Amino acid sequence: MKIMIVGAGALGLLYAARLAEAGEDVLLLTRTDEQAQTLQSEGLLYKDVTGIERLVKIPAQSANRYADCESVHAFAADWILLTVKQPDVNETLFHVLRRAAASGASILALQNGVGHLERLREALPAASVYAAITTEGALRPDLCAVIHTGTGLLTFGGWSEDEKNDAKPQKMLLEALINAGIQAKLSKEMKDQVFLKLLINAVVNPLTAIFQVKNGELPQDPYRLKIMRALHDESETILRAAGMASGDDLWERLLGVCAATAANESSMLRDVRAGRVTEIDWINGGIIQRAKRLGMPSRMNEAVIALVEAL
Ligand code: KPL
Repeated sequence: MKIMIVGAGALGLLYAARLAEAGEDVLLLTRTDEQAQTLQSEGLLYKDVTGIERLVKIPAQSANRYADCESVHAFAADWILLTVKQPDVNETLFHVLRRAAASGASILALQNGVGHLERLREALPAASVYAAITTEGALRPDLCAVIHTGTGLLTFGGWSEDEKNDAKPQKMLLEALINAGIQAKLSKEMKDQVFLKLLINAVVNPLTAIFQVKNGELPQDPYRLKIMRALHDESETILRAAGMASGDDLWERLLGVCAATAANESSMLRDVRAGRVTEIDWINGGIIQRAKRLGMPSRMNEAVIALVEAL
């Protein structure tokens, strides 16, 4: 299968390495020419979850170069895995995707938070866009190296029953992912899955960034725990009013994620430390938007946005 991966951060590199090793026809689109050229000439250093390192050859091109290239159908992708972060889901990306999806490719959107699916659908009305969430752990120590730090699960599917939701391409992708050793499953309840991940990210990400702690340290202090609980309860109430139908053990699940990813720095803490734009507007901002539509208060979410912005 022809799989284009747009975004060469930790997750994009991890999927590129696994799929290329499994013999899939992969093209990786990077942000810079420098990263694409180094990947092309030196390969990708991939350290798997057992600690074994190997060099993987990954065909790569910068997204800009790809978008400006005359031969639109040079790589007629069946699937596009979109692994860029929320701030990069913008007009520049849509320009790239209009070319990339011209062959009829389906798009798998792997962003944290909410809002991106609607924007992608609006910008690419002819394309099939699927929602995805992953619990995979990966780190990118430099532009051409990736470390798989924890095995996770990729869950994907259509956002709602009434949308264009073709089973065949989804099953083909699922097969390719599993064949590459990527744990994956299809879901008909993506809205619930996305809201559940949103709830976890809305609590863990801003609070680890504000308190500058690893995920496992967050609930260890009674004051932080109290703030976590208040932010969780407000977010859960809003998301339930917005249609989330998950079980009633969400607080326990949240604590479970902190325990399972105890040694990790959240993506928001890493973004803050590196001086990058965070995804907070699409995480807590997404919850505030829903609260506004429903006429509900969202003071805790507003407070963490202000604090993260102040950082
Ligand atoms: O998704 C995450 C993130 O950091 O963005 C969690 C689940 C909090 C793991 O670090």
